[in-house]
Amino acid sequence: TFDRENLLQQVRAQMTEHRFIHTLGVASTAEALAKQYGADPEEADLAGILHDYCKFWEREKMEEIIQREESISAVLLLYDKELWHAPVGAYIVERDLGITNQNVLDAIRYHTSGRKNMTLLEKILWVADYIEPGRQFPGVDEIRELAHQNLNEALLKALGNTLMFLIKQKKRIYPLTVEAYNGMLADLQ
Ligand code: DGI
Ligand code: FE
Ligand code: FE
Ligand code: FE
Repeated sequence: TFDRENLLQQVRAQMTEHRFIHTLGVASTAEALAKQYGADPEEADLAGILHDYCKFWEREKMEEIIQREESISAVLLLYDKELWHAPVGAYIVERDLGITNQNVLDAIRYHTSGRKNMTLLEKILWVADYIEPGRQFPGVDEIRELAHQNLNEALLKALGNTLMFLIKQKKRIYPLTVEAYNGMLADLQ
């Protein structure tokens, strides 16, 4: 159990109002998906609240943490800084907010890239981040509908969309993002 209001205030202090509203949307969407698919709704809510904790941290600050912490892969530094706030966030909410639930920490750690063999909670947070009510981009409504029918199909499609988006933008693709996609194909066999 945790002091939700207190955590929300700490989260709010890290980000813009727009991003805080996104955070609340992810938390409630993740909680609802957890109830539907049999994950722990409290863990889903907590992961949603904390998932973007470091989204607006300065590049230098995140870079230093990635370099210093053995538990965070330095390979990340060769990829877009957009990927960094997820593993750095998992590390920081444990260190600074005292979050010890490993399911929650892993969901935060992999919420941007995904990974192969994702847990149910990781899948829920990834999809909730993609479909929360504030999100508006081409294809999101299709994923919203799919998410209520079949979580795995929704995640596969969303990961595929993300990969296509990255390719169109000529962005480097982080290996875990590819592994997440292949892992979902395996889960759907
Ligand atoms: O933090 P949010 O905006 O809520 O969402 P997010 O944590 O899923 O991060 C989104 C960004 O990360 C999005 O612009 C796509 C990008 N991203 C995800 N996988 C990869 C990636 N960027 C690169 N360059 N390579 C990836 O593999
Ligand atoms: Fe994020
Ligand atoms: Fe995401
Ligand atoms: Fe997010």
